[in-house]
Amino acid sequence: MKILSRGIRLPLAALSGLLAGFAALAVAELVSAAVRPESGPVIAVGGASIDRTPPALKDWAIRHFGTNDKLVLQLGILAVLALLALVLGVLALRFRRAGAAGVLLFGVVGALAATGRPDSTSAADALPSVVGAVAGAGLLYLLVGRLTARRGSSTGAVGKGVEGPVGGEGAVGEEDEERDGSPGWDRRGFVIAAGAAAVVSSGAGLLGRSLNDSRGQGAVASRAKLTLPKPASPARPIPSGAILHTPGISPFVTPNADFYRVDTALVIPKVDATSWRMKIHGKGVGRPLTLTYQDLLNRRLIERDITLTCVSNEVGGPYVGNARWIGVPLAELLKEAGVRPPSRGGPADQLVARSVDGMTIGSPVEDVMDGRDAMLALGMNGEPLPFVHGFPVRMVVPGLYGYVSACKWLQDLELTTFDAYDSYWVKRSWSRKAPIKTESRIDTPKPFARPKPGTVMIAGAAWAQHRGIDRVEVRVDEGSWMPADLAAEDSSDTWRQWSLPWRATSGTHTLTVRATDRTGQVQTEQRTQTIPDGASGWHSVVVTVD
Ligand SMILES: Nc1nc2c(c(=O)[nH]1)N[C@H]1C(S)=C(S)[C@@H](COP(=O)(O)O)O[C@H]1N2
Ligand SMILES: [Mo]
Repeated sequence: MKILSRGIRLPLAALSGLLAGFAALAVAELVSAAVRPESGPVIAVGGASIDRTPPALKDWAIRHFGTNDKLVLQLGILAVLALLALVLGVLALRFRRAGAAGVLLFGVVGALAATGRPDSTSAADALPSVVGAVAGAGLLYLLVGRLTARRGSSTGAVGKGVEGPVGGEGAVGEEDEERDGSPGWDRRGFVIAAGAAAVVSSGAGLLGRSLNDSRGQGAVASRAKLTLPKPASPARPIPSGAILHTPGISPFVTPNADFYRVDTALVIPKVDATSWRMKIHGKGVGRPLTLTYQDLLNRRLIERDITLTCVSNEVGGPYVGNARWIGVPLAELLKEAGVRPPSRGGPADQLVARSVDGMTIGSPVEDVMDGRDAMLALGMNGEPLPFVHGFPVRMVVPGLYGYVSACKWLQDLELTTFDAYDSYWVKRSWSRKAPIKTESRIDTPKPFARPKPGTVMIAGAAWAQHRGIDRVEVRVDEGSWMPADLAAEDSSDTWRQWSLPWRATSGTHTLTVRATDRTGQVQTEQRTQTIPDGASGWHSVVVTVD
C-alpha cells in the first residue's frame, strides 16, 4: 500500500502537469476567441519563432517540410509544452508554488510573443496567454494539493499541501501512512478535481475553437457570393503549342489546389470582402485613396497569365507556379493617387504593401509603373482568390520574386523609399530588390529514375519572367549542349515548357538543363544559395538506364 501510494503519486503529479497545460491552452483558446484567433499562445509563439528564424533555418524548414513546415512547427511547440508540463507537474509535487509559478512563466512567454508579433496592435493580445496560464497554474496547485493532502482531511484542504522544500510531502504522507496505514493523499478529491478539470477544459477549448472558426464565416460567405465580372482586357487564349503533354511534365497552368504556398501565417487570414478597405498613401501621394472591394470590381479589370516564383525555390525546386490572374492594373491606381515613378521625378522609390497579418513587402515603384502588368489581383484561375492565396486582394508583379511583390491579404499600400524602410524579409537579411533569375527545371525523368534504353522524353519548364525564354538546351553527361524543343510562348511573364527526345543508352547518366532569356543572358552555371536574392545554377538529374 505504501509502495503503491508513493509510486503512483509521481505519475499523477506528471498527469496534473499535463492537465494544467491542457487547461491553460484550452482557456487561452476560449479567450483568444474574444480577442483574435491569432493571439492564442501556440500561434503566437509559433509566429514569434517564425519571425526570429534565421533565414538559413527557414529555408531548411521549407525544403524539408514544404508547406507542412507550419504544422511541424506547431506540433513541435505542443510536444515541448507537453514535456515541460510533465516536468512542472513533478516539480510541483515537491515545490508546489514553484510548479504553479512555472506555468505562469509560460503565460508570460506567450503574452510577450503575442504582443510582439508584427500584426499585434493591442495589449489585449496578451490576454489569452495570461488568463490561460492563471487557470493552468491554479489547477496545478489544486491538483497537487490533493496528492499531498492527508487522508481524512476535509476537501477544504486545497491549500494544505506542504509548501517549499521542507522535508518533502512524501515524508508527511509516510508518517500518515505509518499512523493509519492508508495512502497519504486524497484520492477521491484528486480524481474528482482532475476529471472536472479535463471536462471543463475540453468544453472551453472546443467552444473557443468553434468560436474562432465561426469568425471566418462572414469572409467565407462573402467569397461564396462573389462572381468576378468579365475582365475588360481578357487574357489571350493560351496558344495551343504552349502546352506540352509529355507524361511527367508539370502542367502549364498550375491548378489552385496544387499551387505552391509560402507565407508566415499560422492562421490563414479570413477577410470579409464586403468590409475590406485599402488605403494608398505616403510620400508623394497627392490624392490618397481609400478603396473598397466594390471599388475594385467597378474598375477596368485585366486578366493575365503570370508565373509566380518564390526566392526560397532551390534549383530544380517546386516553389514556382503559373496561374491566370484577374485584377486591377496597379499603375493606374497609383497614377490616380498622384504617384510618379522616380524616373519621372517621384520622391518615393519603394511601394510597401502591408497585409492584415502584418507582413510587409516592398517593391520598386519604378518596376510597378513601367508598363508591366502589375496588379491588385482578385481572381486566380477562374475563381476569386482562394483564402490561402490572399483573398480578397493580393499583389502580383511579373518578374519579381514573391517576397518583394506578391503580398497576400493586402490591407495597405504606402509609398516610401528604400532608404527609409526595410520590409519584413529585408530585415531578415534578404535583398531589397529581387528580380527573378533565369532558371530551368527538368520535370521528367525524375531523379534516380530507371528508364529503359531507347527514346526517353526529357521535359520541363524554364522561366525568366518579364524577359521571356529564348532557348533551352540539354546536355547528357559532359556531352555537347543540344537545343530542346521549346513550346510556344504564352507571354514573356509565363514560364515556357520544353522537351527533348533522348536516345538513352545503358548506364548512369547526368541530364542537365540550361535556359537563355530574351536578353541573351545564358542561365549561369554558378551555384548560389537562395539567400539573399534567389538560387542560381543548372538543374541536373541522374538516371540509370537499364
Ligand atoms: N501576407 C503575406 N503575403 C505573402 C507572403 C507572406 O508570408 N505573407 N509570402 C510571400 C512569398 S515569400 C511568396 S513566394 C508568395 C507566395 O504566394 P502563394 O503562397 O500564393 O504561392 O506570397 C508572398 N506574399
Ligand atoms: Mo517567397
